[in-house]
Amino acid sequence: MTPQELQRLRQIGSQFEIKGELAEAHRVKIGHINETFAVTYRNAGLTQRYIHQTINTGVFKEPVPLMQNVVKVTEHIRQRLREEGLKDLDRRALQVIACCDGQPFYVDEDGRFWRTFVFIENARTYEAVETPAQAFQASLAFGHFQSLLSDLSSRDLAITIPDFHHTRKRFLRLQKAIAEDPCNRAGLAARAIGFALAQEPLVDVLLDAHARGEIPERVTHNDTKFNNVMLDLQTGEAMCVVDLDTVMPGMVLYDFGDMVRTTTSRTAEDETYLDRVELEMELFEPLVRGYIEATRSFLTPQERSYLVVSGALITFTIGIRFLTDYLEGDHYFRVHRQDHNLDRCRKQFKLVQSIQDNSERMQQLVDKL
Ligand code: GN1
Ligand code: MG
Repeated sequence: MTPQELQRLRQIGSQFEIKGELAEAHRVKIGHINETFAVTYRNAGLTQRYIHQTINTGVFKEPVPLMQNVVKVTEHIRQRLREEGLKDLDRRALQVIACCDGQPFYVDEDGRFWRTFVFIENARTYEAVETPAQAFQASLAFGHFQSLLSDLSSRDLAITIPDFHHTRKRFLRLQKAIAEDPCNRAGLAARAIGFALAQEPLVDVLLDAHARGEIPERVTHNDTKFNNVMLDLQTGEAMCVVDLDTVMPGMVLYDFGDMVRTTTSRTAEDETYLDRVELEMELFEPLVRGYIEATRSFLTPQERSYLVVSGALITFTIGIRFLTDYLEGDHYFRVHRQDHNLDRCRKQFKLVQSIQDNSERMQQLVDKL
């Protein structure tokens, strides 16, 4: 970080209810949307770490209700964990630090929104899953998260991104991008486009089930990537779920599907060596076991019957979002190299294929649990 950036962060930090002086800061390189900094404050010989983060208002158009959601959700979780008698609450639930005017955010002179969380010590996230035990911990954590919020009315939460997982609308936008091809990239993406269009029968599976009344709306996380769960450095136990910007009404299958996408193959989201990208039953088994264990109190048999297809569907949905962004010129997901969004898309589609090839075995496993 440059001295200017540090100075700027110091000015931002001084707006929040934090005691002491900012001593150290570094940029945290996760996430495609928001900018995140880990910062250390020193106060009378003691240190305390925080996260300062900007909210990308191009993506999240209404940051005020978004932060109201985050406060509601974090306070609710803390209260429920306290009732469950859990210790170590500061590491098990995110905590929002208020701005000096009492709001849960600060707006700087450029109109940028900032928020601050207490840093969770002795825990870390991983970009890609490494072991079956981690897969189990991740689904336990996200399932528990849903369970803790199951008594919160979905009407109490603002919708931070409308139609976020509406696969049909995402598909329509892809078709438009293919037809218009504004950056002249459709040729390079021809195989991916062919795959995407051939998957159309998958597009409405969850939307139709919801319309038929088979799947209820609940409070869901909606971004259950493996790198959004913090695991204890010593024990590997899941401590806390992070990235609460998209917590809003949704189907639990969206969450399970995104876990399958990010936690059943030991490869990065942008892996280019596609032969390595396979759904591993050795990871899917603990993933589904953890999820079913954590959601036993509310998951219905009908929801359960869509677990396997949700993996293919959400992986496909994120894949077409990467592809659309590639065709439209990389305006949404931050990219770090040429054709990055196309690489990300190809990886997702390879996994969709592998999930479909393994669907029967996956279903047999779910039926046994
Ligand atoms: C974005 O910023 P990040 O990495 O938490 C995106 C998710 C995608 C994900 C793909 C608000 O999440 O929907 O699944 O990238 N978040 C938003 O890695 O669009
Ligand atoms: Mg996110």
